[in-house]
Amino acid sequence: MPHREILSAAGLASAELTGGDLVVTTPVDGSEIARVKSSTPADVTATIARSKAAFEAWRRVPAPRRGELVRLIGEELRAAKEDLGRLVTLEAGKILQEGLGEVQEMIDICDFAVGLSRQLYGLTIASERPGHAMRETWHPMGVCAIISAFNFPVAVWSWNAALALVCGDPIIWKPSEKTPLTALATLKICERALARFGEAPDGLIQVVIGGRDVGAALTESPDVAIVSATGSTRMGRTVGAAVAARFGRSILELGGNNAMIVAPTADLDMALRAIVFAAVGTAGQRCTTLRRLIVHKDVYHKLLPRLKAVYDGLPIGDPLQPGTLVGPLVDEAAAVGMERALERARAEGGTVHGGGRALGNRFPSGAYVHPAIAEMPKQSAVVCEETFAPILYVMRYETIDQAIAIQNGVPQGLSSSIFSTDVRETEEFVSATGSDCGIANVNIGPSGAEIGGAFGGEKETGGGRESGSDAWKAYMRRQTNTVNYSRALPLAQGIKFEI
Ligand code: UN1
Repeated sequence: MPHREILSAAGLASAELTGGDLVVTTPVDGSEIARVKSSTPADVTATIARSKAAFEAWRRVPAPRRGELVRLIGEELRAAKEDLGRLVTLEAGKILQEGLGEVQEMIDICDFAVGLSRQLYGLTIASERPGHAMRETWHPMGVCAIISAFNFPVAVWSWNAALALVCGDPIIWKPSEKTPLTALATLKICERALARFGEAPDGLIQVVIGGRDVGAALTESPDVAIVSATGSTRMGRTVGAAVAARFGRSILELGGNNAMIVAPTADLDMALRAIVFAAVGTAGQRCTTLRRLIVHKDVYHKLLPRLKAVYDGLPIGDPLQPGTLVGPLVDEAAAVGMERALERARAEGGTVHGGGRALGNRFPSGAYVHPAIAEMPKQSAVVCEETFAPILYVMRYETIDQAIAIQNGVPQGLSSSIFSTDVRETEEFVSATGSDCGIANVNIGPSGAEIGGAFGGEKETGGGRESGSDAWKAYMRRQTNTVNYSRALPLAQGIKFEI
């Protein structure tokens, strides 16, 4: 399907794709596909004001009614799955299967949030005073800004958006500068749902386009109650500090440096498939991508040759074509970053298999690369950094304690996994003394989480949790209520204070 057709099938008319200042290119072949208008500072101010007004109304709508809007968004997403999935592939470069998977993730979180809209449960708490009732209730919080990254241009937004909407919070979305089109197309899908819903306030779901200045206007505004940001640790340091400086609430999902331990008892066939999907899927550009493989010395010589053979035969190519497993990197800078990291790996004593540019003749302006395996003598400096590219650092271990220490020995703490059929090891790995990550898996890779669990991680990953479980609580304010229904006024802690 020609690029222009993909854009129009996703509802983007040529008028809105021309004349702007922000050039959008497709990683598929590096060509320009649109020029969209960035938001001015005045636009952002007006957007925040509209959102604030929308909050006044939306917080009064009963949560199950708010859920009805999210149900309609889910319905519209089902109808638009193919078209939006293909646009994700065109704009972000991930293979079509993953583009479609991303839209499925949006549909799933909508379903989850609809159920949640009837389950925003509080607590009743035993009061120490007679004739008193204590409880904890959850109220809408306010305007929620969502700053999303290019690699999951729509799914991660939807984790935040679906929850924020049922929790009573209007949303302002600042997509990555690299992927504004998927945001504009998703906004149209939401607008169809809003029209069917009929009673939502203006400005409930808005998009602002731009770079750091637009992000800063959101993070610094005291009228933005919540800032949920996904991206690099560097970005998170700025956003987190700016939001904290005004005592706002941030939800940060930042860098990952995810590992897999392959134990001597591991099912190596399964491990092999899991490693390849997690390390080269999305061309190594997931927050949850497998970047470090920690292999027991007794199985190293069995696993590594098989892994290298699979890498040698990986179908690298046009992400829109069926059969491709590895699409392009997002842009030239990403390919340069990968090359630099591999040079450092060599300088730190590593042996690199693969790497280098691919398909230069067919796509001279595309950033296609061969995924790389770097066998490292130890967890040196380059291994401790997140390079957003398909580089898999491989290290050996002898004892499980040593493997866990290597797994935990990096600044990031998003996802982790172990392949082992020894229950002592697997339970140790998910125990208090095991993996220090927000996600710890057994006999599956570190990526590809389902929406039902809370998603996020510790340390430099930022500590935020989004998506399932009770992540919704971050989008609401907790209120503790003590109600005295007696005719006396006893004080807590037995204090006597007679007047
Ligand atoms: C991300 O890369 O920011 O668990 C999100 C996964 C996906 C989400 C990744 N469900 O890999």
